[in-house]
Amino acid sequence: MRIDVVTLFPDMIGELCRFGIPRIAVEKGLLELGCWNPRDYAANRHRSVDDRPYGGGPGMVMQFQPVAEAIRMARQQGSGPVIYLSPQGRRLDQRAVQDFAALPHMILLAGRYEGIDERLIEQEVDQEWSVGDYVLSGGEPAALVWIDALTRLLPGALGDEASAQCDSFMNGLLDYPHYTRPEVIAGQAVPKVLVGGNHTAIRRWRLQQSLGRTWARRPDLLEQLELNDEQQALLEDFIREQQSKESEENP
Ligand code: 9D3
Repeated sequence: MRIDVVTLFPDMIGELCRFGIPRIAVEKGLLELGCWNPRDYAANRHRSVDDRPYGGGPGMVMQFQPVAEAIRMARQQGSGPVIYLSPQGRRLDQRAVQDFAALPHMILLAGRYEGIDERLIEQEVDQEWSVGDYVLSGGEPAALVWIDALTRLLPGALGDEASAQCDSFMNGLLDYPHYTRPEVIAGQAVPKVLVGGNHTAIRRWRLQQSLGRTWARRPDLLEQLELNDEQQALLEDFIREQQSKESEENP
């Protein structure tokens, strides 16, 4: 896969690729990353890339021409869509990540200031995507989220394909709790089932924990799922146990 990022801060993007899975993906040649800085294509004497908004108001707006030139360069690197990262876009989720991870190429457009001249978006942008309902100071952190989430799905990037398969969200559920040595910390023991060696019981316990946590913390995720009989029974069990704990606490 190749990802080209149009950004005023290419160093922010390059830095991600020095660590962890993106680094391995680049080293293995699974991921190629390019950055295109509109400032390098600013035609004016001061190399400025922003200007005041028509109609007035606070902040500045990224100008059409330098961004258009940077996108033109990025387009020569492949044939994928131009994706504008913005708070007005569709919210990224794991389903979308999986779809985009299958593409051979894409161009991520990261904005700064108040945004980019709308005519650039109309002319050059294929899709507009957000990473969540909170305010960032620019598109670069969102581009990093995209690159990280996509890269770990590239075949061969994780080393251990099983761990991508087991991911929380891959099955639409939150993850179960994890434990490692020592077996007891300040009187708190690891759940017995995990040290018993009964792998069927362990699988069922983990599935039940995933279901129970999703029910308690993210009911919105659970609503999107169709549980099978085993899952339904495990969850009902979890809820019953939780309710009996609650009635012990408040007699
Ligand atoms: C204070 C500025 N806001 C006025 C109400 C508008 C605004 C402009 C530019 C808010 C954020 C940004 C910069 N954000 C992004 O470039 C961005 C983003 C985000 O802020 N939230 C979630 N996803 C994304 S993707 C790109």
